[in-house]
Formats: sequence, C-alpha cells, structure tokens
Amino acid sequence: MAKAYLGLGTNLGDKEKNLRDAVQKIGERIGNVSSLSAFYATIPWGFQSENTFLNAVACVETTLPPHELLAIAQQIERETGRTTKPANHTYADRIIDIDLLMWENLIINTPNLTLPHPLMHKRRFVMEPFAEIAPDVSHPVLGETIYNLYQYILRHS
Ligand code: PH2
Ligand code: MG
Ligand code: MG
Repeated sequence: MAKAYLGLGTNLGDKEKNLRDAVQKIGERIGNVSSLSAFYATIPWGFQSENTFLNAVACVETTLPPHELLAIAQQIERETGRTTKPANHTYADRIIDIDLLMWENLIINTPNLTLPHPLMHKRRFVMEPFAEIAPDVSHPVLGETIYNLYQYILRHS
C-alpha cells in the first residue's frame, strides 16, 4: 500500500458537505482514508473572491499508481459538482478541488502531474492541515519535514 496525501478545498455551496462527500468517495474508490485533518476556514489565496474556503488534507492508503489516482480524483471533482475550470492559469471559485499533494516520496514531473505538488509548501491552507496529520513526513525535494515547512510559512507571513 502506498500512502498518498490529498488536499481538499471548496468555497461554494455547503462546504462541509462538499468535503464530507469528497472524502466518502475517496474512501470508496481510492482507498482507506487513514487520517483526515480538521476543516480549516481560510481566505482565498492567489485570487480575489468574497467566498472563503474550507480546506482539509487527507491521507489515503492506496494501490493505485499516481496517474490513476489523479484521474479518479478528477472524476470525483466532476461528480461532486465541479463544472468549470478556467483554461487560463487563473484561480476561480469552486465546489470542490482535490489536489494530489504527495504519493509516498515519489518525485515526478509530467505535463498533467507534478509530485510533490509544486506549490504546496508555500500555501498555509495546505501546510496547516498537512502538518496536523503528518508532521514527520519528509518532503522529498526540499528535504524538510512537513512540520518544519509549515513553521517556515508561519515565520514568514
Ligand atoms: N485553492 C487554489 C487557489 N487558492 N485559496 C484557499 N484559501 N484555499 C484553496 O484551496 C485554494 C486557494 C487553487 O486550487
Ligand atoms: Mg488546488
Ligand atoms: Mg486542483
């Protein structure tokens, strides 16, 4: 079994339900959700919106390789009601976003998937819930624990 870490975010509709529905589908189709962070209310990062986010991180134990996991996560996004994704590189309000943050300590760079997630260590809305459930996990590129990377964000914000 591989341990994969998923970042979840929503800023539209019934946000708690969106997260709970996504977690349930992840458990049914990707693997056992062995830990789930609290749900964190956060302000939009990188774009302007009046809709605040609810964010969480989950650890899932899976036999799926990363590209298959990603495809299923995207299918769950569509089913949970994510309709639009901007084609240009801007951010937009969304019912659910499921990002593959890490898959074990795998490092890959492909057109549709980069692991670890290239921006995760800069985002408090990811690193705070990640540090809650997996403080001792090491970032395979940066060589620091999730806890230390989160502390770095806190000191520099
Ligand atoms: N996701 C983004 C961009 N900005 N801000 C917050 N607070 N939470 C998110 O999940 C988020 C964001 C792109 O996926
Ligand atoms: Mg995202
Ligand atoms: Mg995404």
